[in-house]
This record gives sequence, structure tokens and C-alpha cells, in this order.
Amino acid sequence: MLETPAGLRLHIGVFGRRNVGKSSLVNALTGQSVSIVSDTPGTTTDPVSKALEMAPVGPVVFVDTAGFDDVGDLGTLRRQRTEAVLERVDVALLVCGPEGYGADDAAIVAALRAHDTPVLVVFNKSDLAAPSATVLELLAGEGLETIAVSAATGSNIGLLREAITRLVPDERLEEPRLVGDLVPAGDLAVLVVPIDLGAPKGRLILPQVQVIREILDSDAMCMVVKERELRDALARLDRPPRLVICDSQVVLKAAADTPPEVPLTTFSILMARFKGDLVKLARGAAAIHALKAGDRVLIAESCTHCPLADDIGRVKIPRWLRQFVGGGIEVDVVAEPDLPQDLTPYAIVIHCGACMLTRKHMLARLYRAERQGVPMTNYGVAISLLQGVLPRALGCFPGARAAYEAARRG
Ligand SMILES: Nc1nc2c(ncn2[C@@H]2O[C@H](COP(=O)(O)OP(=O)(O)OP(=O)(O)O)[C@@H](O)[C@H]2O)c(=O)[nH]1
Ligand SMILES: [Mg+2]
Repeated sequence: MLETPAGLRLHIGVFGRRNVGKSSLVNALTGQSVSIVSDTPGTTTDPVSKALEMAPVGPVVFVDTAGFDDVGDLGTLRRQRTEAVLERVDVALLVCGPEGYGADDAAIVAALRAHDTPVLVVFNKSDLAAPSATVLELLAGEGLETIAVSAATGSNIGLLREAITRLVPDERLEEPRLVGDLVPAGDLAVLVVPIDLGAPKGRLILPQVQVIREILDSDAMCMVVKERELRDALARLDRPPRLVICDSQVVLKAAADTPPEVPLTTFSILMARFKGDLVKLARGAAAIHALKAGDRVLIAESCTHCPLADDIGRVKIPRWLRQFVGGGIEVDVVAEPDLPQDLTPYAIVIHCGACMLTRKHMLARLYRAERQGVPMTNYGVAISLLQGVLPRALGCFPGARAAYEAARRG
């Protein structure tokens, strides 16, 4: 990833007056000593770039700049360099110190906005003083998002990463493939789609349609069968398919009917990778093994109108969970927009497939759970685990499988 050309990386500019802690913040965000930090104003003189991999945004470059309020001839030159950075970044952080938000800061914001660059106002050094409510209100009134952090103590740095993710234009977020990378051109995937009472009349659901479309886009082939016909369909092929993809609810049967050497996964696991971060969701799922009587589980739905969602989220998963754990757990089911901010009462959050959420939105949720130290997984991963076939269903995703197994070992 470090070989990603700079032009394809998302550039995040860090601006502000001298000594507000811009360099300290870049160091805190990157976890490295990128820029020199000192209490002498004007420490950073030329823009300093640091390329790194920042999940979930992907390859980024942080560009630390000289203070905008630098003075004298040299100061003017430095300001010009900072202005050049200002023109080219995709996203900007405007850093303020305890002295608050002043005219220089407003000028930077105006310049950024003139370039349509999304900007986040970061009040650093919040360990010394919190930003005043009046200023926060004023900035909110201008449509500016604000956050108070401390580069020195590390407070809210995770929240800052989350806020940066929100700021990133959707099209710049790395979008992994749904399935195209798993079924090469010319190869075959068998899709197992149950047509039960819950299936929408006369059509297939979105993840199934998206998978079929992407397989076609990849010049690969697919065969679509119901679970009852899977064994027969596989027997007719003169060579095994590259992959079997089934609905989560029939994963047990599909796993039994598919020879062990044929990779198998579920539509929801493909969606989990596409929409969120499969490694994190697989790691989060391991917490199901640790559930015990008295624990609370949050089932989070992102919409109230997914076909069958009630059935899966409200009935089936709670039932399977109780069977798995042996009873005694409390299961809360909430649907958008009631998802609580505070997830800490829960031993695990099990999120729906998020077909109605953007990837960015789902990733922000994952961050929220991570920041609060609450494991999070989703329906698809949880169902495969509860049916006892998760390692198999993660077979084509070694990173996710390893994360699950490592978390399970503790
Ligand atoms: N208390 C406290 N001090 C901080 C914090 N962040 C940075 N500092 C201190 O503030 C001083 C300036 O930090 P820098 O990171 O060099 O600030 P800068 O904005 O890059 O400064 P220039 O490069 O001179 O424009 C240093 O002494 C840091 O240790 C913070 O969150 N809390
Ligand atoms: Mg600096």
C-alpha cells in the first residue's frame, strides 16, 4: 500500500496559527514522529508530508504546514507555501489552540471553502482549556464541524480519525470489490438463493442482484439455484465452481452440500466486506463465544423496512444466540434512528447488513463501537458463527479469518 502513487492518495492538510500543535497532532494521528515539535512558534517552516495507510480511508498523506500567522519576509514565503498546500488538499483540519478561533482562522476557512475543500475545526490542547460554548455555537451556525482534542494526552484522537472519515468525500473512500476479485474471468460461481415466503415477490434482493452484476462485469459466469438443488447442480458440473455463495440462512445446508475443497461464503459476508470492514467484523464476532448469562446484546437495524429483517433480527438471531450461549442473555433490538450513542452497556453489537447505509456511515459506526471498546459484528458473520461454519465461510478472506481466530483465542 505504501507504493500507492501520491496522486491517488487522499491528501489531508493540517493548517492553523503557529504553536497551536499542528505538528503534534500529525504525530498523534500517524503514531509517528513525523514533524519536529517545540514550544517555539514557527518550528515547522516547510510543508512536511507523511504517507500512511489510514483505515478505512486507505492510503492518505498528511501535510503539516507552517503557521499561517508567520511574520516577516520569511514568514511571507512560508505563508505562500502553506497557501499552495491549501489549494491541493482533499480535506483540511484547521487547528486552533486555547486562544480560540480568530480572524486568521476564519481566513483559512474561507480560503478552503473557496476551493470546496471540506474542513474540520480542531480545538487542540483541550487538556489546558476547552473551547468556549459561544465559539462552538458560532461555528456550528456556519456549518462547520468542530472537535476538541489533545495531542498531548491523546484524548479524542480516535474521534478525530472518525470525524476525518466523515469528511472524506464518499467517492474517495476505498471501495473494495464485492465479488469480482474472487471469481476470475471465465470462471464460475454458484449462487444459492432460497425462495421462501420471505423472498420479495417477483424479484431478487439487492445483494444478490449486485453479486450477479459484478460477476457479469468481471466476464465470469454464475449459476443461480435454490438450496434444494445445490447438490444436484454441483454434480452436473464437469469441474468444481470457483466459489459457492449462499444466503446466510441456508449456510448450514449449503456447507454440507458443497465439497469441502470448494470455497464457500455468504452474500452477507460479501456485503460485510463491501460495506464495512470484514476484518473488524470478524474480530468482533469472536465476542459471541465469550457471552454469558447476564450479558446484554444490541441488535442494530439500519432500517425498519428490510424484507424479513424483523424475522432475522428480532426472532432468529436472538433465538440462535440464546441456544448458543445457553440462555440468560438480554437482547435489545433497535432500529434507526434510535441507535444509542453509548454502546458500553453491551457485550457486543450485531448490526444488520447495512444495505441502506453508505459505506462511510457503516465505517463510522464501527469506529464508534471500537472507540468505546465494544465488539461489533453483523448479521451475516454472526449467523455463520452461530451455525458453526464461520471459519469455512471466511475461507476466502484469510485476514478476516485470522483476526477472528486470534480474537477467539484471546
Ligand atoms: N498541553 C498541551 N500542549 C500541546 C498539545 N499539543 C501540542 N502541545 C505543545 O504545544 C507546542 C507547539 O506544538 P507544535 O506541534 O510544535 O505546534 P505547531 O502548530 O506545529 O507549531 P509551528 O510549527 O511552530 O507552527 C509544543 O510545546 C507542544 O508540546 C496539547 O494537546 N496539549
Ligand atoms: Mg509545526
